[in-house]
Amino acid sequence: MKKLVFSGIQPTGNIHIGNYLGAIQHWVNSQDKYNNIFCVVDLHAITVPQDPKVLRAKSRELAGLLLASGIDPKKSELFIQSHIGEHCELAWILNCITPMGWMQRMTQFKEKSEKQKENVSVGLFDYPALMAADILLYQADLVPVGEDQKQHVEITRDIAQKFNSTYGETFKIPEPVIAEVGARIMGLDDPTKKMSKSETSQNHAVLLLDPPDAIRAKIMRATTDSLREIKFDENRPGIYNLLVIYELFTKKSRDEIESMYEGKGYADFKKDLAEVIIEGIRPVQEKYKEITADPAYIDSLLTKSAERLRPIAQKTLNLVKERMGIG
Ligand code: ATP
Ligand code: LTN
Repeated sequence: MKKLVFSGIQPTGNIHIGNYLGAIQHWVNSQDKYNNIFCVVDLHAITVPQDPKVLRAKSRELAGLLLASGIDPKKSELFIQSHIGEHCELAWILNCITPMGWMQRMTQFKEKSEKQKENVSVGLFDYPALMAADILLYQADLVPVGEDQKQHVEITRDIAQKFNSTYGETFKIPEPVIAEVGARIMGLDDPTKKMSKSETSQNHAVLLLDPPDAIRAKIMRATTDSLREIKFDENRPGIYNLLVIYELFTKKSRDEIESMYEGKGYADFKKDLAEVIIEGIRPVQEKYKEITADPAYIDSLLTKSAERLRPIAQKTLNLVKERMGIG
């Protein structure tokens, strides 16, 4: 029996190479090894304010980008979270067994609520309960995510364990899967912060749909340091981040990359890096154009996946309700 992978991505902002290298590429590469469910988490997106028209368009765009990146509908399910109401229902139930103190420790909430200040929703605080519901509804074994989501997978495990020990074995305990390299691509304008969709400054991230000239401009402007040597040194976060991006796109070894750029300057390296990224994402951009030429194709795929998944979600939810004496 193949293990089951579940992961999600928010239809907010624009997908960047951090999402691609830290998450999407791993999902694509392990499709044959596992059974897979990938989810466009629009209910997570609304934990912060969204424009309804933009949100609907972004959900479909994101599904298209995942397909263009290589998610194969023959090997993986791809659906929109709000199409399966059971996610909300299980999230409510999990809310009721999750101690406030566990949620209060979540660093993503602390960071995001600082940015939002006066307008922080209860939903933003409760975000991890919905994420736990996503994963536990399908009894997933593995959850491949970037480093920033590790804590949320850990709280999912704690919630599942608490449920199982209170009401009897019900949920499988999922494992986070985090890549050794690339699980935390940093912002180009500030390499001390993770590259993030919700960061809007112009030179922060290379977007998956950026045209070549925009990529060249962003990479040439990326923050580095005043040293000269091109070396993988984590104490020099700017150049280190760029080197990691180069490494992940070219699959060359660190030694090889360092020797290629011995005696060369940052500008030479950045020029090459821009071309490496452009070539790396070109196939995704081309496929995206093809796929989105027929929007009905994406919609029908999403609907069919939801139809196949709903009975699985219902089965888990029914068991949960029975165990709890409700429903
Ligand atoms: P936001 O900043 O709006 O929260 P995001 O850029 O973090 O958005 P998500 O939709 O939250 O994007 O994340 C999708 C996947 O991409 C997750 O698995 C997440 O861990 C991963 N990811 C996000 N940012 C990075 C990054 N900078 N480096 C590596 N992986 C990342
Ligand atoms: N919170 C995740 C997105 C997400 C997710 C999930 C990831 C929602 N539900 C379930 C893995 C499994 C994020 O990337 N921000």
